[in-house]
Amino acid sequence: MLKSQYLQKVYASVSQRYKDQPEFMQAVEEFFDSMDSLVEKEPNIEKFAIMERIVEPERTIKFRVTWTDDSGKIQVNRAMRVQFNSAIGPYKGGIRFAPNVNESICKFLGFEQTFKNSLTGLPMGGAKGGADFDPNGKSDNEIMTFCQSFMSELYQHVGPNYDVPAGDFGVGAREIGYMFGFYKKIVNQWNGVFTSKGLASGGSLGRPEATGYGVCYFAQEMLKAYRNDGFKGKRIIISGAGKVGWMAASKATELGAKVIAMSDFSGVIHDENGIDLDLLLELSKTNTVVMDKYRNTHPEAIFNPDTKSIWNIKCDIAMPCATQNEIYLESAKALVENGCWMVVEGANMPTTLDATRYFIDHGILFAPGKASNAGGVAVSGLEMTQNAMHIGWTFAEVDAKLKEIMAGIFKKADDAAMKYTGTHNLVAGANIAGFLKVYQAMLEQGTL
Ligand code: 2IT
Repeated sequence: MLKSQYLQKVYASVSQRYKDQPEFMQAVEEFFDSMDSLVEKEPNIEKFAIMERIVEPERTIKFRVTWTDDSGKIQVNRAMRVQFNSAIGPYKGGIRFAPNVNESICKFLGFEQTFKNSLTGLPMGGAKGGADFDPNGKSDNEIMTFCQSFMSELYQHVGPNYDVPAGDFGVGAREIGYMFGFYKKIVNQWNGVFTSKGLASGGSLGRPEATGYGVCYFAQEMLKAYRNDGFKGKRIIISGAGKVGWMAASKATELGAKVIAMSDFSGVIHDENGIDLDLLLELSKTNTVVMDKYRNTHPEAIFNPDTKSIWNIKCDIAMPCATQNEIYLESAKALVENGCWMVVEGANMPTTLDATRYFIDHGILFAPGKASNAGGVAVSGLEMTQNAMHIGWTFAEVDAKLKEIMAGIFKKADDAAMKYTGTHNLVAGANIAGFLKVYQAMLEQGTL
């Protein structure tokens, strides 16, 4: 229950208006919880209607994407770009291709992105977009045709100083390449309008690794600050075998941890000897799902087709890196019961609100995605800088900057948590620290 009457009033009106957008309302509810300790100390928030403004995207562009599949059949998808907040920089955030993409999901992602981008310290506003297009099973030609049709509409709403999309679920360097190529052809300019581009197209070294590595760098800061410890010997479980999960697993292993379980769409593999990442990498060259094939060469490992079963495995640290709302209260309880003491989110909002509250109430060290997965967008910001300067940094240079940015995010979030809540609640700290810069910029720029 919110203490502030102002927040109560704004929340009531937002939840009434967007009652059919559950993911967006979940993100708003968590954010308002964190604002409760701040609004009384900052009367300008109410006076200048900051909360009323910050929950509304500045602009949403919705469009139809028509394309022709390989059999010659005409297909129609729905797409959008939610340009949430540009107070501190051009709109910035990924594009997601998945059958469940809708306005609620794009809005929750764009809202979170606003504070995440602010936490990086780089000048980037918040945005997100996507289409209800399922790339699974599509040919390369179909992907290209779809991306080109998508860009034939979106090109007019993006630009290096306006809105800079990147990848997300279902959108990697291949899709970015097709979209960037089409944009370049239409506007006849080579510029940094997209990030997470392929290397030859002006992408940054270290961008593919950035989110997963950043999750581990953030976790390292937590381990150091709260336990005077490191990754060595820690038992880790990681859900999701996308880029984030893979890179987090590889960095955690390099830092001395033992990744004992991972999952993908096929199920969960549990290997007490530590997951054989080289084998997974080899398998992934010819398969889209790999966990169900792991036991062919490692019969001692356990396979469970129920992806949720990963949260029942005894571990020290859990890293949910798959998608939103993958840890429900029941799984949170199982984790705590089995001795897990730290949760570091790699995906966006993978933990439901009641599960998040459960972790915090039970003293679990909990890192919210908008802080711990900000490494991806941070290196996107570095890609923008490199493109604007027409230079390219080495992997080591990018990696060093990423480490510094992640340490900075941890410090900002932890300091804000201490200052405003008197605790190490990083959910509150990340929301407050991310918000304060956006809020300051909004005040400076007047009532627009
Ligand atoms: O959720 C995210 O932060 C991303 N998908 C990356 C966004 C970006 O612009 O690199």
